[in-house]
Amino acid sequence: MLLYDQQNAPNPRRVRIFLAEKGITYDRKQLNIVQGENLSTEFLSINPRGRLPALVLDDGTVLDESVAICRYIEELYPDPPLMGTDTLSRAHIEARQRHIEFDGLLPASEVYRNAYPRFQTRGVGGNVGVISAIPDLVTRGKTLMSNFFMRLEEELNQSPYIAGEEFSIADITALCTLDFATTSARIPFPITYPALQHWYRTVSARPSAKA
Ligand SMILES: N[C@@H](CCC(=O)N[C@@H](CS)C(=O)NCC(=O)O)C(=O)O
Repeated sequence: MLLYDQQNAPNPRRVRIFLAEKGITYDRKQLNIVQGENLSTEFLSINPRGRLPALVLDDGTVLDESVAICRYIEELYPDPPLMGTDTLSRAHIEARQRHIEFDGLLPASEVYRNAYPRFQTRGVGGNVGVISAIPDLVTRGKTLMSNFFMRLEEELNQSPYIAGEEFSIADITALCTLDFATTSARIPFPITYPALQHWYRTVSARPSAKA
């Protein structure tokens, strides 16, 4: 398998961590999003949406969308389970995963895209043409992120992991969101939240976090 990747982008990292947790090896090709390598004719012939990650299977089939790729891997390699083990846990983990995407990853991406000068005419990612950045989305995104951190703290006071007692894909998405928010989007790390800090230290210490 070949993963089209960018080392510091959050969505490809989600897939790398997932694959590392499963112990799966694969080839990687790095594309530089800032320099627009994801919009080259060559890459658009692989993923017309111009987004990363994209996973090319050995028979040439291309899968995109991080969670779809993870679902494919989970079904082929169920151990260790990262997306639930029964009907209810699968539904719960999926809901938590969506909460993290919509309430955290999306606003963090809006802060990054709309503040970073190199994206002034690429306010929306992927193969969508020229779209201006909107500076107001930076302010809105920061407010949403502060709500997101506060809610995570409350939730992590109730359970050790994002979706309950076990590490899951929801933790992977949350870890990638937090690192992306605090490094690329330059949103300060929420140091006043002890449960969130404890969770962050625990999941960051997993070997997969370095993938
Ligand atoms: N929902 C998609 C999002 C993919 C996505 O937007 N990836 C970003 C990198 S994290 C990207 O490719 N951006 C391209 C760009 O900014 O032009 C997924 O989960 O795979």
